[in-house]
Amino acid sequence: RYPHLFRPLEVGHLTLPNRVLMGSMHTNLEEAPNGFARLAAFYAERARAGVGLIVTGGIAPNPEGAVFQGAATLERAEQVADHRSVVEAVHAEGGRICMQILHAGRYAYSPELVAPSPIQAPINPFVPHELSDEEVERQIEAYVRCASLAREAGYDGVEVMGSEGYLINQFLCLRTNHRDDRWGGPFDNRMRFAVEIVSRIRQAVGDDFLIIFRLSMIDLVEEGSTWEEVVTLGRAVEAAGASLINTGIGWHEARVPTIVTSVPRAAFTEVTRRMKAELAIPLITTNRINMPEVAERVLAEGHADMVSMARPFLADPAWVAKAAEGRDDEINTCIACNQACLDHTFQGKLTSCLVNPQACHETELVIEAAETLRDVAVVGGGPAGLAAALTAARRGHRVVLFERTGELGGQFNLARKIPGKEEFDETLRYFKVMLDKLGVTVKLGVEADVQTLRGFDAVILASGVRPRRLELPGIEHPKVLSYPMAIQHPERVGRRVAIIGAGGIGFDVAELLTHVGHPSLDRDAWCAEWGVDLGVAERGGLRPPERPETPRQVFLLQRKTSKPGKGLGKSTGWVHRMSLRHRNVETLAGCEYMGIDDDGLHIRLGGEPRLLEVDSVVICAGQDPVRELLEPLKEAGVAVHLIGGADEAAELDAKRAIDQGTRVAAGL
Ligand code: FMN
Repeated sequence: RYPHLFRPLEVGHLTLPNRVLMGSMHTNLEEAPNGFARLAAFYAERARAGVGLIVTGGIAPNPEGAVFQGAATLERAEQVADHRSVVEAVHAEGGRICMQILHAGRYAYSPELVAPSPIQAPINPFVPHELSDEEVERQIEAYVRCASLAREAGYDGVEVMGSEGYLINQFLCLRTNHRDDRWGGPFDNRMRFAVEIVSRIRQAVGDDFLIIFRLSMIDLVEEGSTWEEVVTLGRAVEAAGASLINTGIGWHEARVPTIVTSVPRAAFTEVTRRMKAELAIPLITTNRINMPEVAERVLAEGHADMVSMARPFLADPAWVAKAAEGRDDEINTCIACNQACLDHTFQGKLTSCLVNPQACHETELVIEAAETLRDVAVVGGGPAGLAAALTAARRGHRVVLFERTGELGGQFNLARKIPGKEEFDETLRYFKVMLDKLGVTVKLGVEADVQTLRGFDAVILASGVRPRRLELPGIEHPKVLSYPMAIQHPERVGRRVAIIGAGGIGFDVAELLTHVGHPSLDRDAWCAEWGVDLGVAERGGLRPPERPETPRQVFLLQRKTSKPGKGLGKSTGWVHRMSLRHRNVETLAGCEYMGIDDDGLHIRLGGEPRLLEVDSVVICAGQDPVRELLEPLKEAGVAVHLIGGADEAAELDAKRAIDQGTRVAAGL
């Protein structure tokens, strides 16, 4: 069905069965107790479902190159056995796997960090040590030794991480390389480090070993590479013995989002297409490719020879098999939320996936056929209830799902209306398709009561939340709307708006009310807003951003004095804050709400009274659990499990809801 996606690719000594690369993700299993056994299970499951080639998460060639102190390295012979166990598990499934060598340079979160020049990264509190010429040589030797050890472990190749602002990128760009020796100055000198690494690895490993070079094709930072420099490096790396070139998009310190959900699908593949004309070896493209038709289109239009997908393999290990068998509608799509992958990594937790809590927990969260088949009722069709129903049904239980309203989805039905969160549609599609295929009886528009639920062996109560009422003079004024009302009926919201509550929902409502159209579905509009030039006419591919038009003036208010949006995800919060700034949303912290009347919203700010002359006030002041059925069910002797927002409404959290729903049903 996808002729380009499933065309074999000859590369180096290998024939890969398809054009799908599982992109590199450091999961933190690399450092966990028993982590390599868990990694072996993680990768083997993806290999079993047919992914063409896997690249591991970044492994440092030496301690100073590790992303954080104590992060995994491969530098000594005794470390090989762990890696061999991963390789053998993948090979046993017929898969292929390369190990990524990543030296963090000035991004290393450790006082031992090194870089071409002693220039601190804006995202790191540590100042790097400037490498001497001899120390540069030692870094190169570490790469080579690491690659040789990877070969000894049985890997099919290595990927040399040359992008995202890590050490190799730091040598390449004037932004971070102020040297005047043979490693700095003119571009030929600045690229020497990268080229030496590739050519000396090739000499050390021989011909029957892949070398992928991840090349930063658009840096998205000031003083990044010019397009000519990127092409020059690509050619030099090819000549030095690289087998494939992968694409890197943006440095970590870039103020342009590159992977969050509001980035259009396949937004950046155009830069890989431009490189294709310059090189003979196969090119891999990347970022926000998450469904087979997107991947197929990218390949069919000649943007690349292979597509990399990283997070989509957290969301669904069987992505390739499902695409191959025409079961696209069964794919659990990556919604690029980052909530359980990248944000976990930053917090030192294990990577997982909001839509698939089994990711990186393959050996621990096992969903097996149930020994005793039971009649299970799930009350509530939001994320928690959907996950519970799906998991129970996968185990063979007979499941009835009761949903009070006329449609499944719960709070996801609100989330999917927010510009930049269109991907939530896919999650709902996935659940609906799977419930149907697994034979779950879905009763829409049915308010379950004790009587209805009495006959079931187990009841999972996932009845969700209701918006919290705010006690405030004038709260009954017609200009006041609840957040569900504002999201479902934005046409009822006036031109000047105050949003009370700057948590995740307040931010979402602000996005909805200030957007025109859906820039996430329109690559050119999105690039214009964020100042991205896919033609890379200037260094780094930046151009002056164009401010989007906005239909409303919005004030986003919070009682707390902390920075609004502080509670948003580390990898996504800054994007939301910038997006609202692009739309002139005024955020006010430390507000005391006095009342609402015809004139607007009266507040006190720093003790001073102020009137916000607004036509509408939207309340996003939290939510309360809906669990009135809990006690009556218990009294009736029904075995009941409380999950999702009905259990814990404080922070609306789909990650927790899906995880909890899955785990409860896995244990029934
Ligand atoms: N890229 C690397 O080159 N090396 C890494 O070690 C690495 N670790 C990652 C860890 C996580 C949890 C995530 C989400 C991404 C990581 N990436 C890493 C970036 C991915 O390879 C990829 O470029 C990015 O996720 C965008 O692709 P996607 O939309 O297919 O996920």
